[in-house]
Amino acid sequence: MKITSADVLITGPGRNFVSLRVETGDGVVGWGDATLNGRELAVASYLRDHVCPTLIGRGAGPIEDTWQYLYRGAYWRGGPVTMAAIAAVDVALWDIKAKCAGMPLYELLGGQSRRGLLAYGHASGSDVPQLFDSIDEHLDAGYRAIRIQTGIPELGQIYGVADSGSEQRYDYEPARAASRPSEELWDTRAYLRHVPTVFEAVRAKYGPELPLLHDGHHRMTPIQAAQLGKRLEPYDLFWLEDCTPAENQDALRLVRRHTTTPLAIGEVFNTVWDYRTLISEQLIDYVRSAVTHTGGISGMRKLLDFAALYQIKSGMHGPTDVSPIGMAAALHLGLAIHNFGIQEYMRHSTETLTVFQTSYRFEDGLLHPGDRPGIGVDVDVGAAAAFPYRAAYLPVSRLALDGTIHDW
Ligand code: EZ4
Ligand code: CO
Repeated sequence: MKITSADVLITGPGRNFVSLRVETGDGVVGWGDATLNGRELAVASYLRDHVCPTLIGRGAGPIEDTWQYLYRGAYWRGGPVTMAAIAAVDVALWDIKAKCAGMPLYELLGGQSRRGLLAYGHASGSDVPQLFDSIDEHLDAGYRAIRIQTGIPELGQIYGVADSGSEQRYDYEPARAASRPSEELWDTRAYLRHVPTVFEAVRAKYGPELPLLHDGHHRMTPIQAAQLGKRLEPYDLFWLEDCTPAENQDALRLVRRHTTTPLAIGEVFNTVWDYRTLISEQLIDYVRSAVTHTGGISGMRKLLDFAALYQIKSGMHGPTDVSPIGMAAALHLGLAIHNFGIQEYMRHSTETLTVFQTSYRFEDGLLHPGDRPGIGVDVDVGAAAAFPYRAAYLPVSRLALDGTIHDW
């Protein structure tokens, strides 16, 4: 069964997505997600100009072989653009294989290891009362685990906190339509003073059971991260995420030496190689990579199997910039593996779900990929055409209160 077409779809139903459509000679269609927030067109070009032409005439069956061909064949290994492009091909081929088998993808990955996937949602507020409202909304929606982020009294709007008072906000989507990234105020000392008081208030109101998570968005130095982890120990976090910039893996040794707060890292990583030190030295507890940014199901499975040797679990990335195709792929993999930890989940907007029609479901706090053959996402290409791409960028939090540049 040979690949006869491979086409890139760029659409912006509420936010930008890049998808790959692969079709075989007998008319089986597979979809993959290639969305890289703020760098969408770079991946689209990588696919269109360099990858799609090489797929035509290749067999759709040998997925691992195609993965290796694209990974090695580029000569330039790894990196977010390359690995997002490879992920799109990989997921589209798994979609095709599962459709041909007449099975949901998780069956081909070994079958289900659990009834559903524990999901966490994103509660945020500019202050603690608003955060409580957001936590209540999430509990009412059935979430059994919640990430909490708040504003900081000294600062205005900050990264990771939804715009307050806007009913229209795309549930925690930090990228904003603009020709360049905006620059926001940041002050790590104010943050470090404030966060423990938020956790104290949340534990006092909601009790000890509710799993709570927090994302530091790479903003601390190693010693600051160690301080925060230590100060948060009384509040029993499920995880503290991205406490330091991930590229300095040695930093995590220092953090680990000082705190038992569980650590999650990796949303900016792309391959199992990026995790070599972190996993083999047991410096983290959860792997945050997205199927979309890590070479697809094939790349992510290599990584999670390696993590399993060290009792490190999955915490696959699932913000709204992972498209419904990428989310579906993560759910099939998460259902099948044995070292599943938790799945990040935010509902996509109604516009997004009009273009990407999904079979996955969220019930009673658990996600399930559904039982349609393949990954279970249909794309309405006609509907997609009504939503053109508009440049949008993530903000940079780097201005200090005194007007200088805060370097983190
Ligand atoms: O900021 O997906 O844990 N989740 C996150 C995300 C990222 C965005 C970047 O594209 O940190 O919200
Ligand atoms: Co994060």
